[in-house]
Amino acid sequence: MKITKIETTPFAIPYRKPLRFASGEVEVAAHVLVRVHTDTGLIGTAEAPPRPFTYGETQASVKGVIDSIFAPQLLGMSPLAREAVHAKLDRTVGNPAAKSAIDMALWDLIGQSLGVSVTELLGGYTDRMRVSHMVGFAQPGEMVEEAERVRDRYGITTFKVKVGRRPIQLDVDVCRALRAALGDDVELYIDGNRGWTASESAAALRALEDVGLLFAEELCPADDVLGRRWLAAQSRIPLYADESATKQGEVTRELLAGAAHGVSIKTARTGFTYSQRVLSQCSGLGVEVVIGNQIDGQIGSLCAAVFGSAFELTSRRAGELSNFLDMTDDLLAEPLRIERGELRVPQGPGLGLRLDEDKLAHYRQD
Ligand code: MUC
Ligand code: MG
Repeated sequence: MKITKIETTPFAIPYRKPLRFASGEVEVAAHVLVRVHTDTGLIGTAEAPPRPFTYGETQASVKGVIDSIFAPQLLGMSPLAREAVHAKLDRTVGNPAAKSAIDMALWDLIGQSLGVSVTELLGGYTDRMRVSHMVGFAQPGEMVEEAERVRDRYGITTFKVKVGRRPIQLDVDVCRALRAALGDDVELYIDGNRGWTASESAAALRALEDVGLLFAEELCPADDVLGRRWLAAQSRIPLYADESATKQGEVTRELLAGAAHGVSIKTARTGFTYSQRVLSQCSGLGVEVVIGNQIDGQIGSLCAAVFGSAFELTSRRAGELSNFLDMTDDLLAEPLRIERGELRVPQGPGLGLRLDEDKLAHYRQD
């Protein structure tokens, strides 16, 4: 099997309501569909969600770097030669969503060619993931209403609360209101997207100590090196690295610095190949992980679920798999479903996804 073409299709699907957080907001899913064609007729598919405020990638840059730099280097290669493919991709720094979409499309091809699911190829631990829902910035009452609606409609009982606003009391009040409204049975954790200083983070964590948070993600910037260590040393709530740990070297730095106690793994930025390596790093060190989400559409969320359900460590905790619920539409012929708080993972072959070509024709931007 040889790669004959890599097709990049920009598409845009609006959100019903924007997701707002400390480092930005997303109103439209302006993503890139990546399809790797082969001489066997099989096509591997994945989705790249560019997040300009986090990684500097845009829809145009993802398409541009794949079309002009990556695709010409990969033509003629076998999809099985992932190590050789990554050696080529890694000559270029950055561009995590573009590289990851290619990686996941290759795994889709390998699964299809063997007639097995990618989740079995990766580890085959289970066929479902518990789902965690992200609640973006709004007034406290609206954030509580959203969490209640999602709990009642989808059975979701784990919520990630976006924080990082000033004054910190605003977010402290939101977390208290959510705990009061939802009760002690739901799981809550927070994500600051680098919005606070280390001392603001420490004050917020102290104020939230009795709210019963699972963990707190990326409260302050990775470059606040000593501030983060100071924070991690005193926090009674585990701190998780997200934007500060986007690849293996960064994971090592954050963990060895004592600046983080856990790591968010996002297939949108480390694909399957490097997500597996980050996971091995964490499990070898006895570090907890969470399956994160880069505000993926259904294809990206399916990839996150395929990875998360493949391993015991990643499926212990609810994964962030529900951002697509706020999109007005999507590209899958058989949409993902969340029921009783769980997402069942399609069982292949490959990623087990089928595109709705009419929808793609409608939403494509080229
Ligand atoms: C998250 O966990 O931070 C927001 C920005 C981004 O890159 O991902 C999301 C969710
Ligand atoms: Mg995060």
